[in-house]
Amino acid sequence: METPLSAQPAVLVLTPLHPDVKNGLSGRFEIVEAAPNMAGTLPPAVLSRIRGVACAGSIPRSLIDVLPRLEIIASFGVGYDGIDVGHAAERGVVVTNTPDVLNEEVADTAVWLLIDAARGFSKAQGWLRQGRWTSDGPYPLSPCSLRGRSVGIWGLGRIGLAIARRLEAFGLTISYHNRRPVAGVAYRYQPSLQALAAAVDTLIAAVPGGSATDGAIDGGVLAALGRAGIFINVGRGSTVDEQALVRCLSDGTIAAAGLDVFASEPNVRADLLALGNVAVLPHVAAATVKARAAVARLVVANLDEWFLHARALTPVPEADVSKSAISTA
Ligand code: A2R
Repeated sequence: METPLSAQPAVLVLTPLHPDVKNGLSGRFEIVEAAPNMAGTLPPAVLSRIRGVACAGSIPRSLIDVLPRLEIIASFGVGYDGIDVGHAAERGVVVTNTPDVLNEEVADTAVWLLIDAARGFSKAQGWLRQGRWTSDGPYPLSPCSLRGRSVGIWGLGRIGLAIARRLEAFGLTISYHNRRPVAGVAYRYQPSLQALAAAVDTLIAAVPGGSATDGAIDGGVLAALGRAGIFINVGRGSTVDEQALVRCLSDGTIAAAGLDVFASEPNVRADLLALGNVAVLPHVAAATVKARAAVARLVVANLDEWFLHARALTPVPEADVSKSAISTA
């Protein structure tokens, strides 16, 4: 049922955002739409009404400061390194993201990247389409294989666990590094990223961006991974020193890589794209109609829950100001 206009909380939707967010909010919220860099120039009377923001992983810190009644930032997506969550928490603003609903899509993508990096099937497909099977004879043997690989997952969280379950079924051994060991899992814990890389030949990154992980995949980590090494990234591009990665892929320090995320998206280094031993995707790990609709529903559900019951469904730990997260299971 439609809420009377005067009783509707005002929510600022930072554009562009999935249309299901606006559609899902309409009737119960006053919706104000603006681009992130223009929102601060809305009339003061509008800014002072805004109690919630819906955004796609980032919001200018300065915008938080011009919204005196702001209570909640509901972010679309699981990564929230573009939101100053510490600043939001200081202001008493809860920040929510959309965990879980895209785990399986991202894990599927990680497995595809790993298989393609190891076996070069994309290249083989291009070769076949060029008509080279008839002219060149059989396709060359793949120097790499998944068989016998030892996988290290950097970030055994929701997505990391979904990746681990898949690769266990592939018959591969799994280790991991987080800041803390995960209770109740049988995978071997390594106390540092460097130790993890040294212990495995296949490293999969599924950690958040931010200062704690910035550039952590560097020349030393890749050297520890070794000449048979394959590096896969479905977390954030900022976690990788891309110059070091290009060097290590070029000089044989590691064998191959598979990347869905890059340091300066949508710009990807030309020297990285030119390499024959890297599988690349344009940040599409969770980009399905189904997953994006589920993400939009969770953004709307967080705003509904907040304004109906003063609780957030999926607050991020750094800005869980309500301290009353409830399970979505
Ligand atoms: O460190 P812990 O015990 O909080 O474990 C988290 C781990 N992690 C780290 N591990 C090592 N060094 C760090 N500085 C560090 N920071 C976080 O990453 C946890 O096991 C994992 C993240 O898992 P979740 O919070 O469940 O996130 P989810 O949904 O798996 O997504 C991971 C990332 C997103 O933040 C986006 O950047 C990307 O995948 O889509």
